Amino acid sequence: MKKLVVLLTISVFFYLGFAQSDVNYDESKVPDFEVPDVLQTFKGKKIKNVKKWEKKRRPELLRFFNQNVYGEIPGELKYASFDVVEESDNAFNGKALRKQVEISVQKNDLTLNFTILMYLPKTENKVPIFVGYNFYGNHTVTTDVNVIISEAWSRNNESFGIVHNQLTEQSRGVRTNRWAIEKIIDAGYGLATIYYGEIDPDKNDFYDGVHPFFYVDDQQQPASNEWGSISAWAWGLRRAMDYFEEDSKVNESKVIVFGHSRLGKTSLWTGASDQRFAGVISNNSGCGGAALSKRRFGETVWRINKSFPHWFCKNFRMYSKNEEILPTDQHGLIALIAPRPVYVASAEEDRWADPRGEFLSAYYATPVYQLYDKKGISSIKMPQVNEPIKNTVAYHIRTGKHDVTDFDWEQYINWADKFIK
Ligand code: GTR
Repeated sequence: MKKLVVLLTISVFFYLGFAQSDVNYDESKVPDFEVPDVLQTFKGKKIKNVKKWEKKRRPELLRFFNQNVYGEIPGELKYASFDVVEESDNAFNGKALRKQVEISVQKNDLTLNFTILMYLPKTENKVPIFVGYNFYGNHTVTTDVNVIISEAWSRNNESFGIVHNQLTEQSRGVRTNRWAIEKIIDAGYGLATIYYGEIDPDKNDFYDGVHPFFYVDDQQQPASNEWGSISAWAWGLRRAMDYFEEDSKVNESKVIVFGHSRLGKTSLWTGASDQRFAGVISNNSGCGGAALSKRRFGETVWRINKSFPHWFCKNFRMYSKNEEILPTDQHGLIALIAPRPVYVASAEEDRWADPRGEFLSAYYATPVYQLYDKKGISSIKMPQVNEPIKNTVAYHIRTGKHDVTDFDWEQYINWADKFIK
């Protein structure tokens, strides 16, 4: 027994020591590095106008992120059918319409279904919408008893009553704090949300979700340049977009993709790779999202590839502890969204996501926005906490933790009013 206690103490000590020495939270220890010029091609040619950006530089950057970071989506596949499974004009005390639409995708003998939950303001006009994934099912974003509970695999979460990887009634409404639905409706926007696990369960295997749809012959997992889970989730949002294009109540030219954390990485990649999205919001997206990888502050490329080997494509692993050879950084991802509005948001206590690195990406992507005469982040000095900069490229750092708050949503709505609505 004594031996066991000693052994355990030693291992805990080693684990903590390892974990702490591994993570850098000290600005003075950020390595010296150069941020590759977003307006210079990989071959060193300077890009001076929109035409050259769109013809030369944008495609090569997109290809880089496709082949080396998130992984290429092996094929596009439009949904086979959609079915409005539930609808009401009496949501939120009569303020909104509720619609639950099941999208079905089919290929050979495979079928994948996912459900979009929508709340839309009541008006004759087509409405702009925010669309974003949720972490624990559509029924967690509201206390509305009519929201259907997904049967898809979920990570367990004891405090939400999620055991045996199944979502239940117990978790209804547990994430209302992250979704300011009434504020969104009152401002004239709709909200669409999807449980991300219906597209690809967030675990390190490639047997379930959408990946097998595109396997060739006896392929068991994506090739090194092919999609990880983030790309799969991006694929799901594209299919949702296909649906919005058919929905007479949605203004498909005003769809803003939103995401928090891993789903903020997803919203950035979705907006960067599909220009149908009119705007993009990345909330606390961190490493592999808005944060510059070369800073190695908080979560690093090595760490994220180790903890979540399924999120990125395998090629991304060549940059683990090797960020200096990255020919671009995450500012290149944000630049791919130009000239469409993009909002990057950080939280002061969320050092794991590297707020400064998130800010700097927005700053270093700005030259591309300037080519289009759009205003981005013009000073390298970070703004004060809770003092957003709202241009076509927007940024804020708010007080508090890794989360989505009413403050965040108030800023997004106000910014969308100016730049998208
Ligand atoms: C963390 C991960 C982050 C972020 C976060 C989340 O464990 O290290 O990159 O994605 O999860 O998605 O909540």
